[in-house]
Amino acid sequence: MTSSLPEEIKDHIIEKAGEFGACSAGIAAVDTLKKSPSHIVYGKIGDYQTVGNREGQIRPGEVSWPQNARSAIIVAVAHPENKPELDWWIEGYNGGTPGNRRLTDINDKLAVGLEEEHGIKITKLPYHIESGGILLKDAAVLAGLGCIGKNNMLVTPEFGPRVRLRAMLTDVALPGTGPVDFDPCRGCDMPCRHACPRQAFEARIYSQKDFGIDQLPARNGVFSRTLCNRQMKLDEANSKTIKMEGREVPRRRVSYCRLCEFSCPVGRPSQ
Ligand code: B12
Ligand code: SF4
Ligand code: SF4
Repeated sequence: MTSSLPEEIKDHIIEKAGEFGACSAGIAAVDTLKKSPSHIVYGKIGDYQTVGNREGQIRPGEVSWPQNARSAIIVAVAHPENKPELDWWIEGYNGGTPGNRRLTDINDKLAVGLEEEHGIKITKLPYHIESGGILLKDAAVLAGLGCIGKNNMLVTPEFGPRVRLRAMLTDVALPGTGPVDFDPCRGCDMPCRHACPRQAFEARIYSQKDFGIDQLPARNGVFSRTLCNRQMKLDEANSKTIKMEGREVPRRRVSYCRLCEFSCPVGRPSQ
């Protein structure tokens, strides 16, 4: 499908996403995404594994784009500190985490409406890049949901970094919703970086010379994927087995580190 849709479609999508439980949503052009910093650098960072990596159909370092993809719809769900269970990875739980299940439910409902009422063909994307997903933080920035903070996460005006993301692609070009002029990190004394138990922000990892771009992880090339991943491994080793409502057999539950997220003052509810 190639026809262009009226501007109002974007308000409709954002409104519907909100009705279905998203805290925000936006739209970015696929051509712009392909040129975004993470998508450029992804093939150059080396084939090392991090927790949760899957054996996928997509080769390491590659991002798969269906040929007909024109726009990406990005949906965010708030993960406040007082609802830690949204972020628990539960073994055998359909959807990975309860928060991720909310995201997939929102996308399912949005997709039905867009396909049936507007004739737009939707490709719902998986979470993992190696299974066909895209790099969600850049997509969210380009869709106007917020900016990349000095903690290397998407920071939104409303909830700070305490959001999780999911995306789907459309076969028709939709009007874009971003990026936005928002930068809470300017002048901030970076509690996010000081909070890290692994000192993952201590040293410069990439430089413009090596990667050809200056928009690097955590904005100045200091985020170490390896050190952060070490903490994730420890969190897995410290997982607990919990009894879940309606389930006979207790399940393993992993609660991953979120200190660079919780220490950010942006979007934190006032005490
Ligand atoms: C692999 C992965 C990991 C790995 C490696 C992380 C990494 N950054 O490489 C590990 C296991 C270590 C990890 C850790 C965490 N992760 Co993780 N992870 C992912 C995953 C699956 C892919 C990320 C990836 O490979 N990025 C590629 C690399 C190249 O990008 P990058 O290093 O982040 O750096 C880029 C950006 O900073 C960007 N950038 C910089 N400046 C600018 C400016 C502009 C304008 C733009 C557009 C972009 C941009 O360019 C950089 C490249 O140069 C995504 C899900 C997805 N499908 O996207 C979730 C995801 C990024 N993780 C998420 C979370 C929450 C976490 C953790 C808090 C752990 C937890 N409790 O869940 C930590 C946070 C670590 C941190 N401070 O960044 C969330 C982030 C939500 C948010 N608000 O940002 C995501 C989106 C998943 C989700 N459920 O929504 N993660
Ligand atoms: S704590 Fe400050 S520097 Fe870190 S992400 Fe939040 S606003 Fe940016
Ligand atoms: S998730 Fe934890 S270990 Fe990883 S960068 Fe943030 S604070 Fe450091």
